Amino acid sequence: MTGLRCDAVDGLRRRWMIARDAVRLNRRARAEWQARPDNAFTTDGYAVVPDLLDRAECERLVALADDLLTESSRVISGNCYTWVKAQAAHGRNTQVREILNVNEVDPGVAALLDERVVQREFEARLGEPVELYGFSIQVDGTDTRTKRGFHVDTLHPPVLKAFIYLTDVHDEADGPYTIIPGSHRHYVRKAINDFINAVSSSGRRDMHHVVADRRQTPVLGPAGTMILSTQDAMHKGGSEHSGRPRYALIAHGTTARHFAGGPLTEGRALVEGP
Ligand SMILES: O=C(O)CCC(=O)C(=O)O
Repeated sequence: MTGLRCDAVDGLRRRWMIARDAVRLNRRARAEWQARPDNAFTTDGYAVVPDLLDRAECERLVALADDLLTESSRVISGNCYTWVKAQAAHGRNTQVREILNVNEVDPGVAALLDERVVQREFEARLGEPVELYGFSIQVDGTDTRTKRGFHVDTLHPPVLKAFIYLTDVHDEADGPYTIIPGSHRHYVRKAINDFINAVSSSGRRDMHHVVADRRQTPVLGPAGTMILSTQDAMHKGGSEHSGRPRYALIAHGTTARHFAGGPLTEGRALVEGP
């Protein structure tokens, strides 16, 4: 076979494998969602729990984040590190900085994990055990230029996140978590996006085509509000974030049957070293 024909065959084979994977993962996700109880969380892919933290605790965690965050990624102690997204090559979410595994350095957050406060909220809705990898505190500076658009974190196994606002998020200018309700069940649309992403060599989990974005819902709430979310629903951080920085405590987990153990490692490669 000539080089050109080999490349074409390889390209076709790659696309076929991606399409096959997307179908397989979507099938597994669908089987799991169909077996779960019917409630607002399993229907919409998110649910709001008001007043999870009181204002004094939110202010304490904002001060902790201000104290720990620097302009470049670094290890704080053990598995706790900061991730400054401006340092990543992809150029997205450049105003986002995050402290991963913050439960390892803060007894208040460690207690939230040990007492299974967030896990129980997910379990009550999913009807099965849930485990958390850990907590992060994320600080989103104002940004209307580099925010990542709609995406999913995975097709399957599920990623569950709980976003607990530490500052008030009253309108779009505060950069609310934004979701397309019910889109965790848009299996065909997700598979189409996966395939287009593969063909155009862009990020595999971006969801920019045939999305039901007229239904997008910015989730608002005062400091202390928790948003439970399944990350196989199409979601993004608010793209009209022009007001004040948004601070959030984020719980990262999955269902116990898919749990591989912590700690969180996302962005760790950027860390400069202890
Ligand atoms: O920060 C947000 O509101 C969105 C976060 C997000 O897109 C994600 O965790 O995948």
